[in-house]
Amino acid sequence: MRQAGRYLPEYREIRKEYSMLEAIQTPRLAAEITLQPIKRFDLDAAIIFADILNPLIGMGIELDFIEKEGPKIFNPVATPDHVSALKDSDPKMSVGYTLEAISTVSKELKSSGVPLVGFCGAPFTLSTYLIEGRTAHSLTHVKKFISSFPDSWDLLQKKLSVFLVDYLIAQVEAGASAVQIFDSWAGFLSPYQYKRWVYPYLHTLIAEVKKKTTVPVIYFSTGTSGSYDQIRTYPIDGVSIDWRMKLKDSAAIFGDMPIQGNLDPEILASSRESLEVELKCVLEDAAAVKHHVFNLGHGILPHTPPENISYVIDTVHARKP
Ligand code: 1CP
Repeated sequence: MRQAGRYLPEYREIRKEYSMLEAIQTPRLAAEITLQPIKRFDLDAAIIFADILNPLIGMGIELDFIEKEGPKIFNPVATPDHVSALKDSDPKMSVGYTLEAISTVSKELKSSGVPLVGFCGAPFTLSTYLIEGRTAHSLTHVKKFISSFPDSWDLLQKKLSVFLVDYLIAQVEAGASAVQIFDSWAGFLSPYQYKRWVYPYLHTLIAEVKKKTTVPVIYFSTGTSGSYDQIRTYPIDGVSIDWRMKLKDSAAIFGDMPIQGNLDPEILASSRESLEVELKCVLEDAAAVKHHVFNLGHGILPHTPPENISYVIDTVHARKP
């Protein structure tokens, strides 16, 4: 997650010259940024450089990534009319640049055997940006919108899902070896809300993707351990979890499903001593997971020292069965 991110000097060098959107929308740059961490570290997978939000531009949303502030939407969704006005979007037209970058990177990675992961935002998490207009610190507007306009919420989830199914399939056709769906802010919901407002749409979306491709589909969310009993019933091939629950306790819920996680990114960015202690705990708990993919519990932080990343990769690889 955000492997290429802001912690790499070579990434920051490119960003001095190009805005976030320019970098995403220029296939040559997106391909180069995707490969930066692969060239520097002994990583086992790459993730395409893009964002969960730029695909919304094709639906008529105006947005930008503001320095030190994050994503901002200039025409947020506030009324049922705004939902009706969202345009149908063909990913080959609206995000052709990402598909081209995927095609370039997957060809470059082929000889090394390193897989390329494609991704999208989940309908719920995308809706938090659409309605709140930025990264949500609470879901005041979202919950009010759903309560006031339940039919429009239904329409919004369906419109997003139709696009996202096409987008994920187009990424696989372009060369992605797996796809991950990011539901970063689903943890703001109670398990009851999750069941009504997230689950039915996401279940349909994943089932549609699975009908059309054989590549692994992974679901990521944070703060959702109260809804793991629901999440385990999605037709997914793997689940990516945050650091709030031990891997072995998660395995008790997810059974044989492959689990990806779950080092706290804040610890990755902290002192070597506390990193050593926590990594040992995570790896010990990983022994209880039948198929474990080591990862962070959330995106990498800009203040992460690259040498901590090398230390973690070497330690994890040394434990490989
Ligand atoms: O390594 C990569 O570059 C992979 C591409 C990638 C991915 C998978 C980026 C580039 N963003 C994402 C996913 C993403 N974007 C998520 C889901 C995963 C997560 O929760 O971290 C979310 C919620 C976003 C929205 C977003 N984009 C935010 C706000 C969320 C937050 O936690 O701050 C921000 C700050 C961005 C900008 C962004 N996206 C990606 C990068 C490298 C950056 C930083 C841009 C920069 O400052 O240069």
